[in-house]
Amino acid sequence: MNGDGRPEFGDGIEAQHERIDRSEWDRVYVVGDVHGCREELEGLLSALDPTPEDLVVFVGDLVRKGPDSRGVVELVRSSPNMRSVRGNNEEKLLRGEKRLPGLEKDDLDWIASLPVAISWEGAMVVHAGVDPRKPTAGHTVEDLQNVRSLAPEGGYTGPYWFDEHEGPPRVFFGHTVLEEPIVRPNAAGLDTGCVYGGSLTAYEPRRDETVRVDAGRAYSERPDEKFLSPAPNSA
Ligand SMILES: [Mn+2]
Repeated sequence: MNGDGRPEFGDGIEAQHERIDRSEWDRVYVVGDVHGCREELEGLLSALDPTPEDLVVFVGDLVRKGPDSRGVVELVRSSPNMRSVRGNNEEKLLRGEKRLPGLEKDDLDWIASLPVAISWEGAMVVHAGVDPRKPTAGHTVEDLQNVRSLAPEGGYTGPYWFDEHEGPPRVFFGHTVLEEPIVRPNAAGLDTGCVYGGSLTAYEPRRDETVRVDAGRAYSERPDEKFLSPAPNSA
């Protein structure tokens, strides 16, 4: 950790850590997993109505499972005031484990160029979270994209990393599908399962403002036990 409440990762990740100067932006919204839900994203952006001085940061998983991954990639990619980290579903495309026929090579090159962490003073956006059992410099890309439960059996059983991470930084994350956003001093979870028929959530930390747009329908199935309804917002 350095003086402004941001982590210093090891070499491999620090090269993929984008640092933002918060003072250069007016509002900074963080948006949960979009998963190809372009219509819902457009609805959310209409509600936020960002100016060129407002920044929109995505927690990753822009793609897969939903109806229009390419449309989401093109929208974010072409917007100078939007940024995203790389989620585990982007990683699956890059590793060739999954394919999305609509994506062109230049889309994949853009996805490959995305950072795995975006930070500003006291805050950090990653796809899944941080592992409080590890030193910051010991984290891997895999950790930041996949951490969830700290229990030996993993999955959707507590305790979760965000129950143990104290911060700073306050970590903004997706990946774990939530019935309601988690908004705590140490962490904010924003994947409200849009592609599963939930909602798409944006959060502006300085204003403590949450904006949600309901999904038009469920585009993908998910068992109920993989929706987490935590004791909300108790640390
Ligand atoms: Mn996801």
